[in-house]
Amino acid sequence: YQQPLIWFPAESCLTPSVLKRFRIYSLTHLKIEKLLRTLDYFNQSPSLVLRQRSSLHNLYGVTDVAGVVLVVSLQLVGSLNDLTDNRVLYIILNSNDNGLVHLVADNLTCTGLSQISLFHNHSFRCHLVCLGSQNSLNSCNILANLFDSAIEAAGIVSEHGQLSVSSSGFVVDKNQSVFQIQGISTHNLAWYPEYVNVDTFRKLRDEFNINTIRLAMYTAEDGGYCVSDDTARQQMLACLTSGIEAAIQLDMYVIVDWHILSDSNPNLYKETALSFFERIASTYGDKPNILYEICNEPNGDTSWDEIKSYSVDVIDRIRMYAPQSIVIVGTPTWSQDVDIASSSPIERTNLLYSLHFYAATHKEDLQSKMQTALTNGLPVFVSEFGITEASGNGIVDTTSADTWMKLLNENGIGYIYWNLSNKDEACALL
Ligand code: IDC
Repeated sequence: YQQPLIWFPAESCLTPSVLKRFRIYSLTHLKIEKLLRTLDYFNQSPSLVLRQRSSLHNLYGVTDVAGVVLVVSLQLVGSLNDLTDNRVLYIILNSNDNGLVHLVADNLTCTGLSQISLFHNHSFRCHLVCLGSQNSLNSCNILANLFDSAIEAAGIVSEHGQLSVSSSGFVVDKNQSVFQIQGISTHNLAWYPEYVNVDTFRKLRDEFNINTIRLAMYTAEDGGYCVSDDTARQQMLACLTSGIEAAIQLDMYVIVDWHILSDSNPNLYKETALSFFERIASTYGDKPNILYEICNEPNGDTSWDEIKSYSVDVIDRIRMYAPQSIVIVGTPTWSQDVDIASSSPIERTNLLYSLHFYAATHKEDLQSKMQTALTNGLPVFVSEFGITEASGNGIVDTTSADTWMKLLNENGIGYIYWNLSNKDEACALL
């Protein structure tokens, strides 16, 4: 826990509105089993027993445990709007003057944990707040670390497993529950490799509550994979690999994005794409973490038929090694013409079709293309969006972005924000 924990008097009334006034320490998406597992730890641990006085002091040699209170607030987050509900459940552990930790209160029943399991099939977002005096920092940290390790050990991909695309066009997890991909994209790996590391991704996962990282492998721009010398190409590959490894370590999903842009037509570097994806899929084919995005934004006069013929070859190559993986396919006109794609989908399963929007530029016209595609049953995925103009610069349009977000959430459509960099442009996150 790098960040200061939050402190407020233990006697505060713990209503959701009180909790909202504080910066809540957000751990990650947490399914209830994981919480139960963590709490089990308390129960099983010989000297730290819920509801019975026990001694943190003996267990950890901590002498200062006065006033430790741990609050767990859970936010029930359904996959679709109609499932969304907020509730705060809390469990307060306090300590007395002797350093004994005991349960002071909860708003669960005495056998409260079974009550939580009523929501068994939903995801929870778990927050940890520590109350008490500053003196209790050590013991709060210990409790926080317990949660942290439980979560690192059983994170997002362990919970949701291999994703696939259902016949009704939703991304679903291994239990066939709708899973909404929510993530952030790197900038060009060749230009901003400094943000591709475990610490950054962990912060994004825990503080932005994202479940997916997209790694943007530019192909043709200055420094792009297909126009660079071998040394630069190896560097990009090393960066990409470290990004994949970081995501696997953090139990997150990761999209390997073949970021075509100025090269307009994916067929231009198709051979390179084939060997690139063969390399990645043959290395990581057994990992449920990886999704393959095979052409970021076809544009210019590239037709849907040309994209389709490219896609079939690349998909088949990937699936030789990663038969169950989701593949994301770009659509004509900078991944906007999902309506065209929906009239003639690719004859392969487990595909998502990209729709990219920049909220200040793209509004009703593009939304209606999306609606057409959805009506035709096309699995739509927003593998990139911005809340600025399409240039990546200009104004930020939050009103339009809100409209888009509402539409995406209502339809269970996943999305990835562009971009993770500190470039001097409006769409840069930092
Ligand atoms: C932009 C970057 C910008 C870079 C430019 C060209 O934000 O720094 O100079 O690419 O490489 C897209 C593309 C995405 C664009 C983004 C914003 O997929 O690469 O990034 N955008 O213009 N499609 C629509 C917008």
